[in-house]
Amino acid sequence: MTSVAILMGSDSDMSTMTHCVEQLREFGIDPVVRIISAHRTPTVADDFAKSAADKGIHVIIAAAGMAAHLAGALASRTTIPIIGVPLPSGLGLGGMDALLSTVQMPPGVPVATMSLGKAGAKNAAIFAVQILALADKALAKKLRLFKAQQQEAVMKKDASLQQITSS
Ligand code: RP5
Repeated sequence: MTSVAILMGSDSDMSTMTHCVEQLREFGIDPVVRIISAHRTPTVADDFAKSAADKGIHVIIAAAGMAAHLAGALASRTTIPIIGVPLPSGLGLGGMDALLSTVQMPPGVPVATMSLGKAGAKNAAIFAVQILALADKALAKKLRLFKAQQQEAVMKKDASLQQITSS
């Protein structure tokens, strides 16, 4: 299934966005993954956004660092939901630059902005699945299982902690 696209501004973003790819694959979704930059390859970004719907893409995850305009630029050219992942960059301001660039969209052009970095990469995948699951019962079932397993894992850790602290 290639209904999700992950775009990132640079190959230097891949080590973080791998977590997004892996999380999507755990749900059985094999995403399109591209390096496309709002600043360095603006015409490619433009073409991708305009043609994505015709290619069967239902959700686009856009990750970038520094002055992160990729998600917003895509959102301005398509009605497909755009999930933005701000990335901290060694060259930037610790991620605050990318966070504000991604989240502060003007009214009329929304970007669903995730947490910074790895947490945002994973959450972007889960959020994309939540969107797709609205029209896909099998995916919705996988999401329920995911949440239940997550809860079970934390409860197990809590039980171990209780054993240690009560002895
Ligand atoms: C952004 O600038 C990219 O998304 C990356 O996070 C950052 C630095 O890019 P490189 O100089 O590592 O290619 O456009």
